[in-house]
Formats: sequence, structure tokens, C-alpha cells
Amino acid sequence: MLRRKIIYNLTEFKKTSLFCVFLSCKFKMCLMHLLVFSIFDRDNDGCITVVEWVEGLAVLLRGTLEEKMKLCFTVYDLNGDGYISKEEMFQMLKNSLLIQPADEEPDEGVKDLVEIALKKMDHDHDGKLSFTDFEKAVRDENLLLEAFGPCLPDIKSSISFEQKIFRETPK
Ligand SMILES: [Ca+2]
Ligand SMILES: [Ca+2]
Repeated sequence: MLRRKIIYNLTEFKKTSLFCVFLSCKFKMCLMHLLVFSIFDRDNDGCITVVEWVEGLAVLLRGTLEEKMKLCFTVYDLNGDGYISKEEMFQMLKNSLLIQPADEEPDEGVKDLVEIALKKMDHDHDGKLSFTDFEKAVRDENLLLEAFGPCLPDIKSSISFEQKIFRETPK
């Protein structure tokens, strides 16, 4: 279902490009940001209402660690089954790598990253990440919050966005 949402959202260029500017990916249609967009669109109608926008922004800009963990986990759980599987990790890490390995088997490097992530985060050793696994790993090491790809704006982008949006209008 999420896949359909993303394909649909790709046609909504104006909305997603505005969103990507905010997340500072410079108009590039980035898979991660489309996924975040789809989380904003809670009723899955392809549009973000004012309420959805404000509620989503509140988490991105001022959310607690708990709220951010829930957002990132929901983004990473591509099929919405409550777990981040090895296949989902592979797909996201492959998309997030800036430099593709030049050797003959480029997927091997990504597979290694998946194994490293599982070793570090799969606390109950069932081969997939539940929210409990994810939460424990992130609480131990906050950098793991965006382990499978950027979901949140960096501090500089957040401050500059807030300054633009909340700037007082001259009287
Ligand atoms: Ca999943
Ligand atoms: Ca697990």
C-alpha cells in the first residue's frame, strides 16, 4: 500500500518539492523524504491538510526523542508490518549510499551493512527489528535514529525554516 502511495505522490511534484526544500535535499526526489511525506499524509489521500502539516512539522522541528523514534521507525517499516526486515534495510541502505561501490558485486557492501545493523540493533536475535529493538538501540546510541537513511531535517535547516516561517511581519 505504501508503494502505491509513493508512486502517487511522485505525481504531486509541487507538494513534495516544497517538502524536499524544507528537508534540504534541493528538489531531488529522495525516497526517504517521499516516505516521510507519506507519514505526514495520515489519511492517505495524497494531500497534506493544514492539520497534518502542522502535526507533522511539530514532530520534525520540536519532537521528543520518543516521537522522532516513532516517526523514523514508521518510515523505515516500508510494508507497515511492525518490523524492519533485512530486505527493508537493504533497500533503504542501498538508496542512501552516496557512493556506490565500484567492485563487481556492489550489493555485497550493502549486505555487510545490513548484517552490522542487525548485530548492533537486533536485541532479541529474531533477524528483524521490532520497535522495542529500535528504541533500545537508539537510546543507547542516538546516532542510530537515522540508521537507514535521513528522515529528519538537520538543525541548521530547522532553524532557518523556523526563522522564515515565524518571522514577524512588519506592522
Ligand atoms: Ca516491515
Ligand atoms: Ca528483533
